[in-house]
Amino acid sequence: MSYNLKEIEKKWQSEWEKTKIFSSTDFSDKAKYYALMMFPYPSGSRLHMGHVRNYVIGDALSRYQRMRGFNVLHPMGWDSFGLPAENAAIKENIHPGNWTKENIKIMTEQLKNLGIGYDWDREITTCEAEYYKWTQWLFLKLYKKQLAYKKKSTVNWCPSCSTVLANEQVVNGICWRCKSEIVQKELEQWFFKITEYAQRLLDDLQELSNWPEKVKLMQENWIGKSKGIEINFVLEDKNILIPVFTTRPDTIYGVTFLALGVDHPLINEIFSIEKNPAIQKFKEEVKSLTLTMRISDQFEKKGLFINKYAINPINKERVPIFLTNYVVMEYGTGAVMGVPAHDQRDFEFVKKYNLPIKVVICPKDKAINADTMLEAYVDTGIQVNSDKFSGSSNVDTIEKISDFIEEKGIGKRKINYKLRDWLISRQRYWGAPIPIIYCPTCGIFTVPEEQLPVLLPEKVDFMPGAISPLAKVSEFVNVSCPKCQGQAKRETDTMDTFVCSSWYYLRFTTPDSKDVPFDNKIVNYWMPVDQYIGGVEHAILHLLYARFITKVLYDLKYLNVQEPFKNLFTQGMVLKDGQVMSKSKGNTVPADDLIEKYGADTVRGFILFAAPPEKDYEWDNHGIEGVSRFINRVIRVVEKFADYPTKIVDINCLPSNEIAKILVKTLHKTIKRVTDDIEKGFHFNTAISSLMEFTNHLYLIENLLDRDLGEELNSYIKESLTTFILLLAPFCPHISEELWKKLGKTGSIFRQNWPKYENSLTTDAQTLIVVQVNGKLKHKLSFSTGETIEIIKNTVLNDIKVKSLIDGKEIKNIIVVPDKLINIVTN
Ligand code: ANZ
Ligand code: ZN
Repeated sequence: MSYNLKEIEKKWQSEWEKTKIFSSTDFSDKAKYYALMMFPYPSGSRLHMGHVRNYVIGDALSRYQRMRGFNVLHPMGWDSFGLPAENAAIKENIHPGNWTKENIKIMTEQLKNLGIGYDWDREITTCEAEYYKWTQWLFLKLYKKQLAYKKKSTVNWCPSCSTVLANEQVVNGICWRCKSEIVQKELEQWFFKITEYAQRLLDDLQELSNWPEKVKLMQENWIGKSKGIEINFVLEDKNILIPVFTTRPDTIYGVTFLALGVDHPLINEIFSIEKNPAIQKFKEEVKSLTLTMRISDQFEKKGLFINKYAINPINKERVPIFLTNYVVMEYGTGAVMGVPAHDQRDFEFVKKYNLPIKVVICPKDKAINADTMLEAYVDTGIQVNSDKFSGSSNVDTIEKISDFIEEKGIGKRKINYKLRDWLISRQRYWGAPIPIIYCPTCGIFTVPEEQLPVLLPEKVDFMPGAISPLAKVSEFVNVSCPKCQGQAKRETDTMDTFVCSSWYYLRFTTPDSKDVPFDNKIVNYWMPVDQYIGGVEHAILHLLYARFITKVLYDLKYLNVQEPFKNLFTQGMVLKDGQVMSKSKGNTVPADDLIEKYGADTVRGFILFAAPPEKDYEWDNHGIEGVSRFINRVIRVVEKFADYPTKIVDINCLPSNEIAKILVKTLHKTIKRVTDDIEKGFHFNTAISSLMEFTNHLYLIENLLDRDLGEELNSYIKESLTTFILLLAPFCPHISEELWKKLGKTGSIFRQNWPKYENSLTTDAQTLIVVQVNGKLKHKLSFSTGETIEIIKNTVLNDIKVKSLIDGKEIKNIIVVPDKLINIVTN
């Protein structure tokens, strides 16, 4: 064959670049379509088949939507601040900036080799000052709205990354990135008040009807709304209230102790810690544990009796107060009423410290003995030992006791969220500096907007330590106070990279704007993102932060939308040997080797064909030969018919020629299937297999008639091929563009309209056939018009009703009149 696929691919890639076929225009008569892949980290590895799958899914979709007539925005950028660059730089002793630039170059080259159609004019790089200037601007906006604040808190510290991590970045006590164990540390940190948006983030999940259910559920659980009541216990002999948060006020008559978190303010109020070494020691012991560990079921509950008692406000009972390791300060009030009979953690606790158990809920028909119970009774039941509430169901009692408590003024209903504020300080170099100045005389200042960006200094000893590397750069740190011009100091923490990625989709709309982060009119033209595509690993962190920032910017009137991503698709992973393909696991299959061998179109076609895009896919390159063969068959058949004499035919009408008729129908069915497969959820795999079937059909015709098909049939084949190539274009763009020209067409195939199908040509006509047994009408069955005698016979004899009619009888004869009747003669 005369086709040099590599040359063809290079030719069209540079042609597309030259003619800017993928650039999008702001505003258009066409409807807009914003297609966005989660932008990658420029990690420097060669693209592997896991990456290829992501980018090709986005590219096929964008090309398709372009042909559907949308004004498509499909941009690309780099999430380029963060630890990997810094760590790699430390290891290889080069500057993270240079390391990043080098990687971006390599990855861009590889994406271009794959033929991904981005609007490269809109490329953004988060570590460049023109971008992070606006990340800092965002910080100022949040600060002004009192959504950014600083507080001392116990934080997750990763000793290996030498930095603080957000709760979301700690998975089972382990750093999400480097997998080391997290320790707890007390530090002054910056936070974003995402908790203020908890209810809206929860409510608006409802609107996201095209998000995967599992992602919405993960967000819902992460936000963790809990309806309960705060009840005021009272310190004995003192007028000090100790509010507890509970979702189970129905158990209040079963309280036998009070459990406090170790940092509960009561402790400092009534003790001097220095004189209580036992308390001090217990505190330290608990604080060395991670939060995730402390709230897990499996770990040993421990406590320290502080020699004080509290009064239960509902029955004036006196209960001992303990410091405990399982009550955390970060939730509710940091104090819990201990109900061992009905809470498993409390049960385990009292078993250890020999405290009483008081049963207040029993199953309907059975009593529970507190002395012999082996675990807490946590099911619903009937109230016992609960004064006037005894005898009712505990579910009703929750509301009744809550009413009673509120009437008596001893407590108030309360909604709590598990969601914590977003910790954004990082004690690392490679991030956007937080634009804050501290003056010893005037206090805290934000850097004035017109002085942004606060440039990240280039010459820095970025070896990690206990303080941010920026703290060691005196030119950076020392600054004059904006108010008194005296000696002041800059904040030396940088921002979590999730801040950079919480708004990048907005910047793509006006990547070059100098005076604003994004142009108001243009951003509102493009937003929301119509299709967001990315990994499910971002189900919580990135997606929640982006939704939060969008809402804040909406409230500040910078945006007209409250949700950034209208549709979300989470693609499956490519696995190798059962594990996610990744550089760190050393199980990658590099894309460039395969592109070199088979060409980009084959690699693209194969990865889309291999599995449904939402499913994980265990790498197996067997099928790639098949896809390569398919493409070669397409080339051959186009070559052959392109040169035949043809006349103009209308493939939207049924021809008289029987073979052409079937061809036209098959074509329309194929258009319908491919279109539906894409529309109904990214079923690229079945779309491609429909295209393969169509090619088989063409070969069948060719073989059937062996050589000379006649001018009419040739014309129909050629015409249906031009339509077919349009269908192939989103998946295998280079060869499609080439064959489009070969078929005598002008202009880029990506400026053509997506083919339409005639519905009437996609369904076969049906005919009712009368079923007789011994000449008597017994039944009617529907068949495709013109169905063969064999199929009619077989179907009828296997029909349940017919089977029962002739049950046991011997069939002597069967008469079939096609499209009319079948008569079964028995004895
Ligand atoms: C008494 C009780 C009795 C409770 C019972 C449960 C069962 P969610 O649904 O997660 O909101 N709790 C409250 N604050 C806590 C804290 N800071 N640290 C650890 N545990 C805390 O759960 C609310 C329940 O979690 C509360 O209801 C409280 O225990 C506990 F049979 O109060 B419960
Ligand atoms: Zn000052």
